[in-house]
Amino acid sequence: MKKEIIEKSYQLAKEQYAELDIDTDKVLAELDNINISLHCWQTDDVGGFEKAGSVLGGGGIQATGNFPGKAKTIDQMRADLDKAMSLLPGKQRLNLHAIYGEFGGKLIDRDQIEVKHFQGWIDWAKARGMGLDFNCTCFSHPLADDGFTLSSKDEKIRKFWVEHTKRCRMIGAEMGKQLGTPSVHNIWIPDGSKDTPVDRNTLRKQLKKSLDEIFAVKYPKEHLKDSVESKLFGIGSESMVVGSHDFYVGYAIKNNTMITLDNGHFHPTEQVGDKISSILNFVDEILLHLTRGVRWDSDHVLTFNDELLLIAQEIVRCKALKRVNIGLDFFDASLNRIGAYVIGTRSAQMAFMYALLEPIKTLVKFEEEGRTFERLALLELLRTMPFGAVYDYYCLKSKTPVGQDYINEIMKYEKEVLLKR
Ligand code: RNT
Ligand code: ZN
Repeated sequence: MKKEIIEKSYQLAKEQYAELDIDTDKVLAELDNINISLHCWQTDDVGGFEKAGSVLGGGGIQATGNFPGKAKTIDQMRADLDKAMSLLPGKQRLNLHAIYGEFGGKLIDRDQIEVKHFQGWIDWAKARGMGLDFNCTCFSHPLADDGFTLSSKDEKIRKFWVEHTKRCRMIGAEMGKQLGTPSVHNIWIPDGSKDTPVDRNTLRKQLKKSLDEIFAVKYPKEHLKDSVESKLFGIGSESMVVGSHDFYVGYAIKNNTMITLDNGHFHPTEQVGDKISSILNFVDEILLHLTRGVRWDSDHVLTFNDELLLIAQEIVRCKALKRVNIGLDFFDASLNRIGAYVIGTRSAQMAFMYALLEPIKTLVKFEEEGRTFERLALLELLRTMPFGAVYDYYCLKSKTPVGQDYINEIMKYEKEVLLKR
């Protein structure tokens, strides 16, 4: 796109938003503080580097498709992430899973991982001025095969996962310490059952016990922030998930951890956007896993849809941007994986920008005065305001490709790098 056109369009957009008392320059400055955490697992379909050719196994999360060019080594993964970030305005973080360490070709079991396996990533992130987030990996492992990890009734299995998760928090805290920005550590476990269980109670008690053991080790808030992620159901855990929403909301409030809201993890008519103002009354911070569920927790590439918009609007309307950690969580192997990152991250940025461009004061005034027609009319009019021109200008300002120019960049990378792998 031509620079003059982008600038001219921005000027016009700026004037139109000014009529609503919105300062677009200010909004773009605020957008710069919204750092989205890129989930490393979109580069390789949640395979990891424990052994050559690792694939996502078990746990009820699925990546489907066989688009060529998936990252098979850490170097390829880093190149893909650099490429994706070069096409994204603003600043990003990186979200790693424990299976993505540099294990030097040896099989290091999950209860043996150490900081040294992630030092390469810390250095990589440091060189880019980025923060790192971290996750224990309680799936794709023989000791997760019978469906229970931290909630297992088998003490050997439960202890193994407690040890793994403790180590992951320790590694996360070290990442936060070295990088000068707290690392968010997220716990998600696949535990649940396909058929109706009779003893849900013991499983949930086991999970609580494991979490208590794990969180007994304290780290400074400036190094580590803990979060727990619930789910409604998964493939293989259709009838009951041990770590349900009720379970973790209770746990998080009582123990002052964060709660992870993955918008693929609720009944399709439930809106995560609606949960934000409730949960923020009781916990200090939350973690988002932004995704696009299609019928189920399908982890499709995030797009600029109403569900995402409501999440962003509610956060902005609650003035809670500083209390929300934003992560992405989708994995689609059926299309260009770097393209998937860029589409998803840009939609998330656009949703927050859209929310920041809302004349909230006017809307609230209408609401308080019972002027519901005017509220609805203004909300509808906002949908066709030139927010695209504001985002284009943001890309230009950040020296990243504007509009469809990024598509060409991705296609070039596909031809020159991905198809040659
Ligand atoms: C699974 C959870 C979890 C994972 C990642 C890979 O349903 O959403 O967050 O997707 O940890
Ligand atoms: Zn998730």
